[in-house]
Amino acid sequence: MDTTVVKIKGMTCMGCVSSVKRVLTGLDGVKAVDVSLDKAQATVQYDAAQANPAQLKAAIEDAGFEAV
Ligand SMILES: [Cu+2]
Repeated sequence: MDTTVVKIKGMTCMGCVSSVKRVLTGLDGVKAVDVSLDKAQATVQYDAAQANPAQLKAAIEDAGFEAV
């Protein structure tokens, strides 16, 4: 299992946090997601055979946020 931290711009409230968490959790291979509004980041545990950081970032961008 791999863990990556993705910095996210554009989250302003807990609703944004929930949205990010939902899209990441919905991806194949993602096992655990922790999203912090304070730190503006998502910590994601994923199976490297099924997911990669580029996919995680793409899903965040699709949800309307900026992954940096
Ligand atoms: Cu919000």
